Amino acid sequence: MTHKAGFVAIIGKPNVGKSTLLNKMLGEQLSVVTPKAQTTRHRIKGILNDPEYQIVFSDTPGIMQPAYKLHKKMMDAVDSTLVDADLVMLVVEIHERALSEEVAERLKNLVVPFILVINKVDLADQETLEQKVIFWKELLNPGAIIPVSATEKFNIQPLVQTIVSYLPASPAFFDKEDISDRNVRFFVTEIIREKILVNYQKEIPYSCEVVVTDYKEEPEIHRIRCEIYVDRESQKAILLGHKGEAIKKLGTDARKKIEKLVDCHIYLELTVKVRENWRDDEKQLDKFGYNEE
Ligand SMILES: Nc1nc2c(ncn2[C@@H]2O[C@H](COP(=O)(O)OP(=O)(O)OP(=O)(O)O)[C@@H](O)[C@H]2O)c(=O)[nH]1
Ligand SMILES: [Mg+2]
Repeated sequence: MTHKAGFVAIIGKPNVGKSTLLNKMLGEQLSVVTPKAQTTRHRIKGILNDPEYQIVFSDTPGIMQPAYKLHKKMMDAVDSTLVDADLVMLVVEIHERALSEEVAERLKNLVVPFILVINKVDLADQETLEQKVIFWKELLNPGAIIPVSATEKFNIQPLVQTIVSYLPASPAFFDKEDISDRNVRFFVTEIIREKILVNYQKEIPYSCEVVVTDYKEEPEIHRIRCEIYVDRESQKAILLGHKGEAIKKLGTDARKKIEKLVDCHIYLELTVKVRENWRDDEKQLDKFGYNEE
């Protein structure tokens, strides 16, 4: 059989389960998943390798109307992903009733085929699902409509097979051992952000950015220094918590997950710094790596 390979953009509004789906297709916890919207901030490539094909998925930030320059950069990441794609996988939730203007606009400008994935079908009955399939077919007429439940792992393999059917004949783009284009430092910052999203409420997670400033590998232990940037002084106090208890818990939660990732003991040092309005500060966003994708 001819080898197939190609790039697949995973897009959709925030919180529909794009990252969960990617992880289930890969069989790895690659991209961060939380119940909160705007969990994913960067384009993350996840590579699915098979002797007969290589699918290079790009998980992307949920599409929305930007409120900060940060969001604008996130939407740039979506758009640059669409430029490279051989196939677009638009993810909607079972109860979604319409496309947002921002999503519709991007679909309109597509020059490659797209398929529609209806996720979270575990939250509905068969009749609702059948109605949804008809609704989306009439509205968008995608190349295929695949109902799935990422969390229940329902219909994931047929989804992968459908994607493969769209890929061009091509040799692999990446080493067949690779599963991502991102390095350990990136995943360390993502794990800390995940724990911030889970441990803190309201605006706090959205006001934080995490940077690895030092990573030393010793034979028995990896020593990692990170800085967490917040928007305002008051948020720093919340992040630290009473007698530093909140940040201590954050550090412990993150350390445990990083230890699983690198399979080694970790010493994790977290420092909180204030960079006022970093989400609207071009230079700061540049330093945080938002212009590299
Ligand atoms: N019931 C149900 N929940 C799901 C399913 N797939 C994902 N979720 C949940 O939906 C929430 C959002 O999942 P994510 O994968 O982070 O969503 P996302 O689209 O990547 O979100 P952003 O990165 O914020 O755009 C999490 O709480 C998931 O557990 C599913 O098939 N069924
Ligand atoms: Mg995501």
